[in-house]
This record gives sequence, structure tokens and C-alpha cells, in this order.
Amino acid sequence: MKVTRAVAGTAIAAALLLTITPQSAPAAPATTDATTDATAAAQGLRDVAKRTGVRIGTAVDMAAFNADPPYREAIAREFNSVVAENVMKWGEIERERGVLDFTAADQLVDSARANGQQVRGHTLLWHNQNPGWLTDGVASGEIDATELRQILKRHVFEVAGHFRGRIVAWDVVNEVIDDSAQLRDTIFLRLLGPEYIADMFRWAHQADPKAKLYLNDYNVEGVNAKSTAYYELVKQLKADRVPVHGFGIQGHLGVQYPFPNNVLDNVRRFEKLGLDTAFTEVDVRMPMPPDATKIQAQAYAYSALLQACLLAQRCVSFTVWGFTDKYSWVPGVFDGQGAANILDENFAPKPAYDALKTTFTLGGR
Ligand code: 9MR
Repeated sequence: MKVTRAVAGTAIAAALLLTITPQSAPAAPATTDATTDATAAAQGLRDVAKRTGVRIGTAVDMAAFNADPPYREAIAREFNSVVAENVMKWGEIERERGVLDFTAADQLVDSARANGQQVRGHTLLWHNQNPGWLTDGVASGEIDATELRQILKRHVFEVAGHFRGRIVAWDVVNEVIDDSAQLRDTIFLRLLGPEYIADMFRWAHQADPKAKLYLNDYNVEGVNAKSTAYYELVKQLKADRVPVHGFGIQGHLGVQYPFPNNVLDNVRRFEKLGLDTAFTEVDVRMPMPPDATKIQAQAYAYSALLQACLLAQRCVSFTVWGFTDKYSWVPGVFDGQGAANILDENFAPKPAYDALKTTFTLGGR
């Protein structure tokens, strides 16, 4: 794992990487160690994150939330930011055309408020998890371009309007550029043309003027063709005075792949355009079964992404896409892979959890 590339050349990075390497951690007097360990163990990630100004978040699976008290308790203890893994997506909210169901999403927002957590909104537009009536209607030609634009606008006003004032940041458009760095071929691009992206931001801003409005995607951690396409898109949106405020870097990594190049440089170039940044869906999967090497590589990757966030100026939050291996989208999508999260199936901390804690403790602004 070439984790040091992400933050190379900085003393703090070197120090952090050293401290999460058990073999090279300097020995300290036993009493100090014991005290420090006890204090750290009593604290959740949110406690150690606090002094850095970077929020620590998780995606929440509302089925697990309602069925599994330890899951719910861990969310309250460890995180000061949450995002709905699924229940704010269009297909979940408007399963039947014209019938809006905010029950599960409201439950999450209410619980966040009770626990002093911010809420990220995910997502107002995506090419997946859309209502059947929408995709079928477009496919059959029953919904034409004019109607699609009206439907989309109404959707933004209904959903962002419903949560107005309660969502700190919206993923306004999710995954709108593909891996060949072109605007993704979706029903929205086909029928509405590239202008739909600017429209989405303008509508979202009208619907909830205080929410920070983000573009969000995967495979944009480092400097590469896809992240550069976003960089150019943001420049254009800014030049057109479109209200875009943030760039969300999902951070779905795997230990079997090289760690992305120049993560900090990438974050900084978006910040120079005047945007906030956030890591929005971090997980680090591995070929199963786990072993000590993979688990350690995973800890490095989590830590290195968080280091880039802490070393940047305007990286506001670091969100993991689920926190326990008990509930994860990974095994269902990537055959033979899993163990992507920071706690195991029994909610016991893995080295990645400790690495995040150490990184938060030592890093800062
Ligand atoms: O984790 C989500 C999973 O439960 C859903 O089945 C899936 C549907 O495609 O979406 C997953 O979340 C995705 C997120 O919304 C956008 N970025 C990629 C995430 C993982 O697929």
C-alpha cells in the first residue's frame, strides 16, 4: 500500500503513519499507556474528532437501526454526522407516483437531532434506485423531456423542501460522470442535456438556501481523468454562477488495489475553486477471508484518507459507508469480498477503527 503518497512530504503524515504501525510505536511508561488507553477507549470517534473540526459520520441502514439496539447505540456513541444509506433516495421516497413517504428519513433526521448529529442528504439525483414509474415512463416514451424536467424540478422542491433547514449538505447530483471521464449516459442527460446539472443546483438552492450543495462520486479520490473532469465541470458551473458549494469524494477502496495517487493535492485543487470537500462513503473492502496483512492494509487506507482530510483546509467531514461488517453492501455486490468496515460483525473495533482514532488524536488544524 503506497499510503504515504497521499500526504507525502509532511511531517505530520509521517508521524501519524508511524503511530499506527504497532511495530514502530515508541515504548512509553506502562502507567501512561494504561491511562491513555483507558481514556481513549471510553471515548467515541466523535469525541476525538471534535477538536479537529472535521465531523465523523456514518451511513445508516434504517432496517438495522430499527432492529438492532447495539447498532443504534454505536451510531450515537461514535458519530456526530449521519447520512441515510438508502431512505432518502428517490425510489424509496416516491415509490408510487405522487405519494411521498418520508417516514424512515424523518426518523433518521429526528434521531440525529436528539443525538447532536448533523445530517448529510443523499441524494437528489442518481441513475440508480429511481422509482419504477419514472424509469418505465421514460423508457416507454410516456414521459417526454418537458415532463421529465418538470418531474425532476418538483422532486427537488418536494424533497429538499421537506427537509429544509435540517440538512447541512445535499449530494445534489451523484455519480454524473462515468469512469471514462464523460458525463454519464442517463435518462437525465439523454432527455435534458448537460444543463440538467446546473438546473439541479439552482432548484436545490431555492428549495433549501442554507444547505451546502455537493457533487459526489467514486474513483475521484486521487488526481485522475475522472476527478479532473469534475474539476473542469466545477470551474464551468462557478463561471456560470451556479450555486455549487462542495465536492464529495466517496472513498470506496479495496486493499487489493493501489492506494489512489495525490489525494491531498486533489482535495486542495477543489478547495482552491472555493469549494468545501468531504469524504462521503469511505469503506475499504478486501478479498475474503481477512488476514492480518489485509486488516493492517485496511487500517492504513482509512487513516491515509482521513489524513488528507485533516491536512486540507476545507474538508468538513469524513463519513464511513456503514461502520460494522454485520451490515454492508459490499458482499452483495463484489463476489468474494467483504470485511470493509471499521468494526467487525460483533461491533468489536478493528485496527482501522483504532487508526482513525489515532489519526484524529494526532491530526488537527
Ligand atoms: O449501500 C447502498 C446499498 O444498500 C444499495 O443497495 C445500493 C443501491 O445501488 O446503494 C448503495 O449505496 C451507494 C451510494 O448510494 C452511492 N455510492 C455507491 C454506494 C454503494 O453502492
